[in-house]
Amino acid sequence: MRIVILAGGVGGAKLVLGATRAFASADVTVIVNTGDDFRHLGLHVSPDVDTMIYTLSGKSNRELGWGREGETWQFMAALRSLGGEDWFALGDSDLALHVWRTMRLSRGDTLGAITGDVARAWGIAATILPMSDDPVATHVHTVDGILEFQRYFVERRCEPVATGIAFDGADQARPAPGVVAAIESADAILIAPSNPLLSIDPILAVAPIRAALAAARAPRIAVSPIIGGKAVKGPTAKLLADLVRRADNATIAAHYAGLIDGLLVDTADSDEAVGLPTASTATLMVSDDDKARVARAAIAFARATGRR
Ligand code: FO1
Repeated sequence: MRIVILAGGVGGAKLVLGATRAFASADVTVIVNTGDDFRHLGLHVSPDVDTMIYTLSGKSNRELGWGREGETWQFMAALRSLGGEDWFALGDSDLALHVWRTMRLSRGDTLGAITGDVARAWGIAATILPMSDDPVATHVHTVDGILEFQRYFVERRCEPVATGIAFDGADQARPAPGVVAAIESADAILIAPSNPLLSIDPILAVAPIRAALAAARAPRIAVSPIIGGKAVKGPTAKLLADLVRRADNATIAAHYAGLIDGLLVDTADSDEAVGLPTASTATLMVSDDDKARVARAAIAFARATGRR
């Protein structure tokens, strides 16, 4: 059973972890958003790829939702004492990954190859593919001007009212090696309950990925980020409110129209008509059992669509 999951950071990593618990890890391939990537303090930071790597290798900081567990912050304290920029926190252990990646990129290695090597070094059996080895940068258009994604998300805490989102470079970006082949040969394709506008849309903005998903023979199921008529995560709710005014399953289903065969919704929302087949389970993923259960429910729903 080859499972492909399109995912952003925290919510995506939870579903992927669940899939590796419920099914054979080696059968899981995740295509990760890189629109959040940016250069900070001279380093290439790839937050969603790193959240995936840390989560699947058991190193993630569950409290923060990003970075490593047991992290120390001496680098940040030293940086602050120098008057350096401290709005984006790089932990001491996390720093090693950014330094290593940046060094290898400068030697000509690709993001995909580096990610694969790190995953192997840390015993991750699932395949982690960045959506592209080419640069794609999410920018949020706001009433205060155009902001680089991390400036909008971390420094400004999503406060400026958003008027649009752009994925700079996406029209020239090629899918990373293995991405289209994984979609074409999948037995089931899931879209994680990541932010559709910020985390999944950058992946779909790479035209050959969108085309492969639209043409895929495998059943395609999105797990909704809506629970009880509200977006689970604050930023998703804020952005949906700014840009589409509504945060409900019908909006999510319409957003993915032509790309999915069904929407897995929370049991609290199971009677909402969304214009697509739905199945329901408790979609809030707190424990590892929750994560495996949601992954199992999504795959059972995929099988029930009768495609492939
Ligand atoms: N998120 C924050 O809210 N504050 C931070 O200082 C921060 C640092 C950081 C460092 C490395 C990394 O991989 C992720 C980091 N994140 C931080 C998370 C990240 O900004 C976002 O959660 C994702 O980009 C959204 O998926």
